[in-house]
Amino acid sequence: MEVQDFVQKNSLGEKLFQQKIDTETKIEPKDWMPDAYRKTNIRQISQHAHSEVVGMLPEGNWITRAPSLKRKAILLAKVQDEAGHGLYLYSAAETLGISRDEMIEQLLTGKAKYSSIFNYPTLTWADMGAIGWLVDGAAILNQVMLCRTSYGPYARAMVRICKEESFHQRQGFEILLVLSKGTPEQKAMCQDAINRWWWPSLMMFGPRDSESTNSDQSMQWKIKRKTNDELRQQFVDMCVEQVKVLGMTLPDKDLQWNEQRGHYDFGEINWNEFRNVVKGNGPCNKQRLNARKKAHEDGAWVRAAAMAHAKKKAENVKQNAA
Ligand code: BYC
Repeated sequence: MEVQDFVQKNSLGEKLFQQKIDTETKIEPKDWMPDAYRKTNIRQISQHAHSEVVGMLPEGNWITRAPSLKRKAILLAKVQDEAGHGLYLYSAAETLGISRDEMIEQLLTGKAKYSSIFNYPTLTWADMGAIGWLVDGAAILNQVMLCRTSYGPYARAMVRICKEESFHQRQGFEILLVLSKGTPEQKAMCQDAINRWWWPSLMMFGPRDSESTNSDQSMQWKIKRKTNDELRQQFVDMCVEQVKVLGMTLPDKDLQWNEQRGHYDFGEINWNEFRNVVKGNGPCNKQRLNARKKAHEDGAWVRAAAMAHAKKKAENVKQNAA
């Protein structure tokens, strides 16, 4: 093919592709797509999957110490849901031509990112409530938007994930509600957890729009439907009302209703802290990655056994067919 023909064919392909996006036709695995669209989806979906898997660690830490059998069963179910979300998302990313092994390798070597929020420690039982209310709350806002993302397998995975996330968020709020009506020590524990998780939760939405390197293109391709700042503002407006039900406060002296904007103004996020955590220097980054590396090594025999079993089964099928 002549170079000119190739360029024309490619730019026509891109035009048709954008037309599909503009008319809300989902992009499916076998459809033609620009290389950068494929790469962006692989990056985002695999980071999302890693976040679910690493996200099990801060809560997993409390399963043995949950205050009652009922709380233990609920927390166990929630952490199992997160493992399931990770698996759906790895499968969705695989449809774009990357293997599970490659993705895991990228996580374990520090090449792939996962959400900054999971690099903070869980110090008290109230942290389970704050994670459910704030972290899952932030995640849902982002994921409701992703139910309408343009890549079909990602959008469909998100529908089910959102249903489970909404249960997660409510269980967290309920933990805090019980503590907020408890002894002075329990109330203090509740407020302390909110104080520690508030600002990192705001960072989950990513850098300011002006600093967001991927947003413009991802909005054009409808991978993202709302910008980082739009979602963050929606989250602040929602939490300001919900914290009143708890009788607690959000740790931001600059929070104030802005009549003109129809939104709450809020204080400056510590972006240095965000960048530092994303770079690998947060309070628990090393601990989290080491835990994942150990889990991967400890699970090597299971993978080897599954492969040997699959091989044997395939050989049996072959022999029976002969
Ligand atoms: N942490 O251009 P931007 C859960 C990176 S888990 C670390 O705005 P984008 C749960 C970003 O990757 C749910 N890195 O990026 C589980 C980019 O770097 P690269 C987690 C971050 O992609 C267990 C650079 O900064 N949710 O629910 O357009 C228990 C510039 O950013 C972060 C998802 O993963 C961060 N917070 O927008 C409880 C949702 N923010 O890759 C709960 C899916 C940004 O160019 N992901 N970066 O080197 C998304 O929606 C988008 O990827 C983001 C960022 C909104 C997060």
